[in-house]
Amino acid sequence: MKRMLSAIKPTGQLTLGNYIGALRNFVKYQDDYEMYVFVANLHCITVYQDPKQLRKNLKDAVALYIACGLDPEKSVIFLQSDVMEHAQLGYIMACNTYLGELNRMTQFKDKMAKNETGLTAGLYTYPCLMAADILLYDPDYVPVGDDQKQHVELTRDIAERFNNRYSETFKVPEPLVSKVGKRIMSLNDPLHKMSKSEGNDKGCVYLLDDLKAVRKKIMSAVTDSVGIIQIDQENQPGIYNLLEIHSALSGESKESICNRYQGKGYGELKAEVADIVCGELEKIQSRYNEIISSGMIDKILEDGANKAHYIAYKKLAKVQRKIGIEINKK
Ligand code: AQP
Repeated sequence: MKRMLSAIKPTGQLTLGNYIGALRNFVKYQDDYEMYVFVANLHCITVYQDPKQLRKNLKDAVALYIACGLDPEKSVIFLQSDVMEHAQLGYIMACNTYLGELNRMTQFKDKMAKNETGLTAGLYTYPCLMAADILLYDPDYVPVGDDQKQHVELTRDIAERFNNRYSETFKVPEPLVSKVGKRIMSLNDPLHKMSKSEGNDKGCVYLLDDLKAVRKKIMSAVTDSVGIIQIDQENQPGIYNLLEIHSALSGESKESICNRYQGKGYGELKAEVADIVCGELEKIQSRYNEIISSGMIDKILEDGANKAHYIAYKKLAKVQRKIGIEINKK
């Protein structure tokens, strides 16, 4: 069975973007692949997090993984920092990554361009830790949203470089970006990605949002003055985003939705999207409540960390042997 690995970093509450672009796909894949999904808590702290809030976000993320359909019997679910090999291999990966490569990473460049202050060294070297996260487990595929593809490509470059320098060690993974929902945009700023930590609550639907608030956000989504429901991402990004969300969740193609909406107004489309999103969130939230009150999370994470550690430990030992940092081992 081929292996897949992915993660989400709960720098805030998980969003509809995380669900459509990532989580929902993990759930589909878990029947056909050996699936490893972790909560990337080390990546969270590349930006300051209030410790109490972070603890809550991490627990909520695990509960939401399961509420969205990840099954701990089928997928290995764990917390990144519970498997210490991630940080250790991350350092070794940083020693095999060039500054020029990190300087080219769009996510970091965007933050630099916005003149954000207090950018940390951890944020800069985050792609090295991400390479370690992936390469420890030799996955065949890494399902990601559009924005993370560049990091998986860097991971491939680092893996190939390492294999060439020290002999075959890592499987070179493929990024897997789904066609629909690869980039859900903000509802009130459809030229920017829906992001959990941008502080733009009106544009972002959180999976644990009150459903009335979700409906209000969708009904207030920014559109345009064209007045026709059609597929035109460039001139009607807001409508395109609503069609994308609808299509990703309902399975109906954007073309078919547009055909049904000939001669109808934006308000009707928004109301239908709101119904679909709220229907999906209602199911997730009810399962989330059951999971939180069941107390099952600790056991799931313990089992997951044990399974992940078994693989990560062997891989790190192999890497350390190959690069020559251990004495008396060949
Ligand atoms: N808006 C989105 N549309 C489609 N996919 C998305 N993903 C995130 N937002 C969208 C995908 O979810 C996975 C986990 O992402 P992440 O939360 O670990 O990191 P991120 O992409 O940096 O998400 P945010 O919300 O924008 O985080 P912050 O605000 O902290 O930087 C990835 O596969 C991602 O592509």
